[in-house]
Amino acid sequence: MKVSQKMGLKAISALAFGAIAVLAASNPAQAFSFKMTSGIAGPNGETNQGAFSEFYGLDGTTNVDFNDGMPTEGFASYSLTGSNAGTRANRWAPTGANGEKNDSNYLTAFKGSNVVIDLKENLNYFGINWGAADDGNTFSFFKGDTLVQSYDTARIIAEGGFSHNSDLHNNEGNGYVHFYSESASELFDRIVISEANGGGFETDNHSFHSGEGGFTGFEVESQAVPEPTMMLGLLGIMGGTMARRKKAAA
Ligand SMILES: [Ca+2]
Ligand SMILES: [Ca+2]
Repeated sequence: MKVSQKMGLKAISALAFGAIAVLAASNPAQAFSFKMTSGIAGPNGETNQGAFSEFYGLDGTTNVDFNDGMPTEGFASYSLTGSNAGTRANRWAPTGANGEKNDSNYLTAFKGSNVVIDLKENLNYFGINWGAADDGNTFSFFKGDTLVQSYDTARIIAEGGFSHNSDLHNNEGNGYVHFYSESASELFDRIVISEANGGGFETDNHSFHSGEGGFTGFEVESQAVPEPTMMLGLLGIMGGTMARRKKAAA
């Protein structure tokens, strides 16, 4: 998401509107938030394994792709509360950054079978390729036994929505969701993925970033991008230019 000097008016305008949408979605009262993106291709350019985090290569990030199953030990230790969950490969796998079919193993959970992820360190970021979304999909973030934040599908839609709907999944929502703590007071070390209703909770390419303070990845990434206030100014300038052009053409 770097702004190149060759970037056209259309692209800058799209970027500016994107920034406004992000500003509108963030609630200053909360120290925990999320952003939805389309994600990126795999580390070697793979486009048939779902979408990956933009922070895949960031220092302090651990990534899990489920292609060799679900890790049950190590930095991120996965466990299941029932038998109706686990890794599989089929048409319901979360799609790639450009909506490509995902042929790889992914992780899924159905009602009554939660996926529990215990982390060895405190996290300030969790990224997940989420696909074929259903109403009952729920993300819960804990520090020890204390619930830090919980998001269900309705809240995600209300606060930003999906990257795209996939015709591979009966037009259900897909995207890459980045959950993050903005301060040390909302770090987490356990994540529970659950499905409350009849559908499945399909996920792939989890990314975990450890830290003892707020996640700063978005700030690092946006260093090459103009500040939001600058973008608003840019929009005003563009609007003025367009108005003048219209006038001249009339
Ligand atoms: Ca995978
Ligand atoms: Ca589903």
